[in-house]
Amino acid sequence: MSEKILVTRSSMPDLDEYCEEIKKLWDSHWLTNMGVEHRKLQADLENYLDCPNVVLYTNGHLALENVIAAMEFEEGSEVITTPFTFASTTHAIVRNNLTPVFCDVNPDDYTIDTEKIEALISEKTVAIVPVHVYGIICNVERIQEIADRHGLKVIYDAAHAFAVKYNGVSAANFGDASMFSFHATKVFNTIEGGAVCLRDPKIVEIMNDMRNFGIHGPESVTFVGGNAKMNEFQAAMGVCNLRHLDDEIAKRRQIVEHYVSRLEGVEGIRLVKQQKGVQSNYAYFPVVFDGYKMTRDEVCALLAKNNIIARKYFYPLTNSFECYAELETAGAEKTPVAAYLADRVLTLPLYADLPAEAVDRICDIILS
Ligand code: T4K
Repeated sequence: MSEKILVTRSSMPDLDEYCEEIKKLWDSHWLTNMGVEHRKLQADLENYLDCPNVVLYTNGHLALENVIAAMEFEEGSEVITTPFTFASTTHAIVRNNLTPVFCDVNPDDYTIDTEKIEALISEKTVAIVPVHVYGIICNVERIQEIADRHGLKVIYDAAHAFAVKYNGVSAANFGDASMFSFHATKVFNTIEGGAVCLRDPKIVEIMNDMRNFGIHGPESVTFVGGNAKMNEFQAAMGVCNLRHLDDEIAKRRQIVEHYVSRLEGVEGIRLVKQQKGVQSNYAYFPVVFDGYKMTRDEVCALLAKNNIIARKYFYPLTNSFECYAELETAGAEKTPVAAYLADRVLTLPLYADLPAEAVDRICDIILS
């Protein structure tokens, strides 16, 4: 049988390049706590993302959890969000003792349906947490307009949207804050890692302390913080990977174009359209099987039989997780469009070095 193809594969620099980058850590014995690699990566990212306030974290989830905490919302407040996402988005809200209120998504681009947000706003609503799912940019103008009208904060889960730009503006710069994930499976990785990009310098200071036990100075602890610092080996990986990112994205683009050339226009197969004004990062390749000769589950099983591991990102919806059974706002039936998509979507393998022949093999199996 042909070699196994997984849904993605981590981008890595040459071993020599990474060794050169971490050599200084051996010389200095300084391994973590905002060392030289941490400072370099932060500066590189502020430049790359065109954002003056980047706070690095050991992973994207804690970055999201902490930025929500840093906003200091009253316990029990409501946060409007989408269930068509990874567990992390909803968990970050609930772990802050806030109530997620699930808004349905658009059938075309799978991001939060801005026409349905206002009906969900109550006197308890404090924020909107939309997701640029698969790197698809939400309707950021409309979201901001709603937030401004109702005095709400907007915190983007931009885990998938690193390097994406909309009308020339980096995804780092929408709303009050944006969280990026630098997990091994992402377009840009620091092994594990993440960052928050912020507008308000006061929140930057809070987050800097929060990720380091709330320590503000040698003799001052101002928050009951945790430990969520990015270490020097993670930062060094990021420094190296960032040098090659634009090439990696260009390669991903070719692969996506190849997939599109094979699958576009096939009856019962829906692809996401290129968004107007968006410079994409080609993070995922979601395909919706809607009225196709095979169901999504049948396609997934057939690919697996052929050693190709596609994934059902994002099934099940977070509002149908067992851990939220007690939550009054839970229930996939309350977000029917998201539920429909979650039952039909499959993300196909995509990474910079995926050979064109592999794309053909995958498409041949799907179309067989
Ligand atoms: N918000 C959203 C919308 C997110 O999608 C995520 C994470 C977060 C927040 C939280 O960010 P982080 O705290 O993770 O920074 C993966 C990732 O673990 C997770 O980061 C990601 N989203 C989610 C969508 O996917 P799994 O359980 O699917 O990963 P796993 O281990 O099955 O890996 C998938 C494939 O990736 C493997 O088949 C092969 C490849 N892989 C995996 C690893 C771990 C590699 O090539 N190298 C590796 O080291 O969750």
